[in-house]
Amino acid sequence: MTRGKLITIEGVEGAGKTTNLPYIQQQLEAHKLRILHTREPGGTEVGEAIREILIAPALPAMHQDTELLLMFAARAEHLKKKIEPALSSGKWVLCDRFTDASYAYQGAGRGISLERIAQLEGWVQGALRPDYTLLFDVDAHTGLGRALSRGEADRFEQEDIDFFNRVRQQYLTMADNNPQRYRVIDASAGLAEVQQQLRHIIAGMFA
Ligand code: Z5A
Repeated sequence: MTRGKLITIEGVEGAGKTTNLPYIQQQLEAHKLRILHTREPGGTEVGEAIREILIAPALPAMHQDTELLLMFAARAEHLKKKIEPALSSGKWVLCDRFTDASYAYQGAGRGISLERIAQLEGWVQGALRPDYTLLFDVDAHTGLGRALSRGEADRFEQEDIDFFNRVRQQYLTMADNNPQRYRVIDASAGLAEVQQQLRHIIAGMFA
């Protein structure tokens, strides 16, 4: 059995990740692939319970180390129970956010050292890294405006614009540093144009 590939979807809030996930899945399925579509934080029963704690706007602010460790606790469960078995069975895994979100939000956003995050990444993931990362890039002001137009802000969406500017910059730095893995989408464009970019990128994976 050929092992599947891990594709992660990243970007600031409101960039269009969740909106476009079904489209990305459909494009991959056209290549006769079996897809597992999942998300972080979450993806398992325990992970979804941790997610509730992480995003609940009503909870008092938690220490940044607590937040980082909860992200990796949910990720450990997700990898062991869902992602690894799927990849081993030949499925391709499409994951709405993964460890690069920890570098962007807990690292650049909250100020935790990237070296410390790398230690947790090594512990929880071993050598596993995404095969491809699709970065939906939009300026933080536009993305946040889209996300907030949906209703109540979650705990992250209550952060100020500088926080999201740092998050975006960290994603762009990771894309620059990992050009073989990253594909950057101009997510400020309208939906039809975003999907045209996605078609082109996905076709390129099989060229
Ligand atoms: N987090 C973290 O800190 N560390 C970690 O390690 C991980 C996560 C894994 C929860 O994620 C939070 O967890 C997240 C980071 C943190 N921060 N927050 N908030 P989440 O999955 O719930 O949040 P999100 O990924 O940011 O979801 P989102 O706000 O829904 O963003 P999105 O999925 O990219 O956006 P969307 O739902 O597809 O679109 C938002 C709106 O814009 C919607 O009304 C669309 O119709 C509209 N839209 C989408 N595309 C377009 C275009 N092209 N034009 C116009 N309007 C559009």
